[in-house]
Amino acid sequence: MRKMLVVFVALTAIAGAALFAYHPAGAQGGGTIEASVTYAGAPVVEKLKVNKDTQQCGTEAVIEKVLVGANKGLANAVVAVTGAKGAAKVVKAEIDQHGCKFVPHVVAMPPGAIDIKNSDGILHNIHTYSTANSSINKAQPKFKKVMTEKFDKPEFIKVTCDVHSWMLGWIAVMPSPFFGVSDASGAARIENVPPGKYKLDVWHETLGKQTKDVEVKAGQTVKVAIEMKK
Ligand SMILES: [Cu+2]
Repeated sequence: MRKMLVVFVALTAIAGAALFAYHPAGAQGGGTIEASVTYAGAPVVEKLKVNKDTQQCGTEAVIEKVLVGANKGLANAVVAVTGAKGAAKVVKAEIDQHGCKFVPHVVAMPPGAIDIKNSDGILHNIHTYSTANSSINKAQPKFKKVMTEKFDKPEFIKVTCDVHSWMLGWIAVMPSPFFGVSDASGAARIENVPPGKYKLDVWHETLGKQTKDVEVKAGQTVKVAIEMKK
């Protein structure tokens, strides 16, 4: 009986530790940042005719370099808290090659592994223009549904495909685990940020960088408006 009790206590301790490990550091008493990224200029969308793998790619490629939605909302901007300490997110990053596009166009991740998917089921060839991390130039045949790659150093990495010249994406490897990517309306939400005063860094592939001061308070949501300029 006593032996069973010891085993039970030990198991409970292990389960408790595992549960604890999955909570980001700021989960208790953290605050939320709601960033609103805007751009007053015109969208930049390039189009070109496609005559290869048209069954999967379609006949026209659309390269969305500056996506502006309703109320000047700017999509695909990476918003990150600099200096906040805490555990990394547990969701594994992934980017898909779908319709001969990288989906999402911009993916942000902590240093580590990313799954590169090929849901098109045709030959793609991922090519990264990284400098801090080693560059990848690798064929992904049609039968290879997922390739896992590692990016250990923070960097904004341009990604192309050597088979389909128009394919363009970005992998943002972030030094802090507190980041988000703006959606079609320009909104990015960062949760569970430990209270404190920080710099909020915003990056966009075409419009460059901006920084704003932000103060996060426990249990509160702070709204930050960022207007990107050319
Ligand atoms: Cu491709």
